[in-house]
Amino acid sequence: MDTDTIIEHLEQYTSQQLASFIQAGDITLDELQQTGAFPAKKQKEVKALLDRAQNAEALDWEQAQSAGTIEAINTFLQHYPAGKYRTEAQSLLLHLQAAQKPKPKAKLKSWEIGIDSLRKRILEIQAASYNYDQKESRTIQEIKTYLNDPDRKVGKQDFLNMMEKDLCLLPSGTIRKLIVEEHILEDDDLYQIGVSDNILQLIYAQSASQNYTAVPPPPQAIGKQSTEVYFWGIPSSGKSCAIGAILHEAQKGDIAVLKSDSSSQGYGYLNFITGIFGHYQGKAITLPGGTPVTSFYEMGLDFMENGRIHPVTCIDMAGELIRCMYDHDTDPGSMTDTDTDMLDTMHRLLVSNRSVNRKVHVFVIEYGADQKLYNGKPQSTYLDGAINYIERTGILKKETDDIYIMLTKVDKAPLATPSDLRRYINDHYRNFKQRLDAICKANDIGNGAAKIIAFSLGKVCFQHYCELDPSAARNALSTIFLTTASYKSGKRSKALQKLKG
Ligand SMILES: Nc1nc2c(ncn2[C@@H]2O[C@H](COP(=O)(O)OP(=O)(O)O)[C@@H](O)[C@H]2O)c(=O)[nH]1
Ligand SMILES: [Mg+2]
Repeated sequence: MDTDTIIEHLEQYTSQQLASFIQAGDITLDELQQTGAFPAKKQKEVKALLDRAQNAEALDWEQAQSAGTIEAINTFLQHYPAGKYRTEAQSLLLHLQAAQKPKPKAKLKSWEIGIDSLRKRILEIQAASYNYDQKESRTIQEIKTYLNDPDRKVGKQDFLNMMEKDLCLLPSGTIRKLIVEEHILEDDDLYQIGVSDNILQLIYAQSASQNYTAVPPPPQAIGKQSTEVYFWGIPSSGKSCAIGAILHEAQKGDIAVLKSDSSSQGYGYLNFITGIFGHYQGKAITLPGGTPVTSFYEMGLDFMENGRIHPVTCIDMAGELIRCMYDHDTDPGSMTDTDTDMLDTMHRLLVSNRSVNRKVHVFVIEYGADQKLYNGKPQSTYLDGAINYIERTGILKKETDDIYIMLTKVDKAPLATPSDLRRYINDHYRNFKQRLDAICKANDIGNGAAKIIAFSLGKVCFQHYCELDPSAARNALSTIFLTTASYKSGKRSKALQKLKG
């Protein structure tokens, strides 16, 4: 209705009609009053009606607001198209409509999608400088994020396949939490990926690793007339486990009989690392925790086999020594007193107090750790640094019978035939291998090349638990220790001359 028509026919409209024209915004009370033809009685009635309507509108507005739905606000606006609360209602409506619109999700980058990406994230967390608990909670959070977000395209089966490919990716504590607290894994999932009941029992029992912490004074010189077998390798490459498992096989007595020298500096250490494997009763064992990374352990041994005796001194070189050799050449200013002491011990054994004994060097390389960083650098960087140092000092040139590259943890290798492992060394440690070969060739060591030997404890699950398979340890015992110089038992003094270089 337009304003003029209303004014023209003013006297024909009831008070109710006039109030509704005002409410619809067709005319205002002022305009009606200015006509001079708006009787006082009708004015009073219209005002009263408008007051009542205004109260009702306020009440409806309050109700629409507290409902807070698009529907309620729309109904309100239909009722009061020119009402007092129109602008407020319209802006609330826009707000509600915007909130309801599905927000475009932040698009995931390609590297945040898929199981490989989750694996990469887990490895990044493990390599970061968080403490154990932080690593565990961040890892679990990451797994949950990937499994719960459909855009990341990681299903439970993908997750299980990933673990099956590398049973040591997640530590046992994390696995336990994923079962007991997060209910992401069940026993059946673990059976499905080849984890045995024996391992599950250790997980539930929260069986913890024992650490060896004794740090005896560093060896000054090798006094025993023997073949010296040196184990080199960065921390956690598997030296202690390998030496322990190999010497434990010798203690069993069926390949050889082992007599260890109780007066040697590393006798306590020898008993600790072999003792771990002595607990194996056909079920699973808990592997040792870390061994000191700055200590050298020297173990005097006699292997007896076929009426012959192989006197050996086995030296577990400090894991940090390899890093020291690298730092010494690249960043000498960063060397600490402990670093200098480690280099000094190595110098005493192989330079200043060097014996004339025959020598064997075993360089331990962890299979599958080519991406793993130690102090921010990969294993290959340290090994290349160590070989520079070794070449310069010439410590492998004399009296060396054999040089081995022992590739540990090969249970992680999908295929572990000798040619696969040779290819693996060639792909990831070519420089190191070629330079060891050159030393062998130039000094008539072994067959003119470093020999590759594969090693595994058996089936290692979740970093801490293991079902032993002694075959690799037995092979290493025969290959490394029982090929050393020997004498017929009873003819010691004459034969020992042959041990000298
Ligand atoms: N998968 C697998 N893991 C191993 C094996 N040997 C050792 N490990 C793991 O490597 C860790 C470090 O081994 P360790 O012998 O202490 O290393 P070291 O610092 O070189 O003496 C152990 O705690 C195990 O979790 C193996 O044969 N297979
Ligand atoms: Mg060790």
